Amino acid sequence: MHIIMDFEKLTELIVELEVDDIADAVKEALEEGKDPFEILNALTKGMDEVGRRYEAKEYYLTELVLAGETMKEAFNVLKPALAAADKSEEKKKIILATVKGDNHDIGKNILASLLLSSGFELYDLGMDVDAQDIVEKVKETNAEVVALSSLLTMTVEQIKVVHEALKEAGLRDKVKLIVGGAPLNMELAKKLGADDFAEDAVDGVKHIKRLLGMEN
Ligand code: B12
Repeated sequence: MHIIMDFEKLTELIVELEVDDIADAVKEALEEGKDPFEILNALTKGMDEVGRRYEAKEYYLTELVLAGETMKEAFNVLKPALAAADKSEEKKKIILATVKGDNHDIGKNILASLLLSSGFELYDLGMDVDAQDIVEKVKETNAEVVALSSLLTMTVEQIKVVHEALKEAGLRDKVKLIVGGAPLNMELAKKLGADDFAEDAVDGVKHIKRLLGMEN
């Protein structure tokens, strides 16, 4: 029997972290002719609920990681449909990277999926990224935000290197620099030249929206 895929079901699949079922569910919804933006909306609602449960300590890091994976699966199917249907105003662009010398990307990837589901245009440069590559990407894309992840005490200084490289290129006033990762805090982030710091990915999205004047 063919089950009609409703939006609530999609939200539920995200909240219940159904990483193995979500891709088929999204595919089915698209085949039924559902608007990809409404599908995204339903998925984002699920991520919002995951974020709420995480903040309420009903969900922990494991669930957050799995939610990121689930969203990624959903997004892989949805992305082409979104690109084809996208008539909306230009999206805000964000460059995301783990700093040079650092090969941790799980937290960065969670932030990436949350940002994508919030409708940002994302340039994820990966891990171990050279400051100069970030500068070049800012030039190429005119991104408004650079978001950096650093998990190692040894590599947090790279934030300053990126800040200086952007300054050198005359771009520092054009972008907001936000950072995250366990060895950082707001005070250290500011000392290294960043504009902002967020404790986790859920908060990161809120901070980025605030930096862009999209939220109070
Ligand atoms: C998994 C892991 C690895 C994996 C990474 C796999 C991968 N693809 O990412 C591997 C095995 C490769 C690894 C290697 C190493 N690791 Co390691 N690793 C970890 C571990 C266990 C988990 C990190 C993680 O993914 N957490 C889960 C994610 C979801 O959390 P998160 O990254 O903190 O991200 C959240 C927030 O920080 C925030 N966030 C993160 N980035 C950003 C960015 C922005 C802009 C914003 C707003 C928010 C934000 O949002 C995220 C989600 O809410 C940690 C210990 C720990 N408990 O943190 C050690 C840890 C980070 N590793 C450590 C070390 C020492 C190493 C090695 C040097 C070990 C070695 N001797 O080889 C190497 C370094 C390799 C390198 N050059 O980077 C140390 C770092 C100590 C320090 N302060 O410097 C830690 C803390 C372990 C420890 N207690 O000693 N590691």
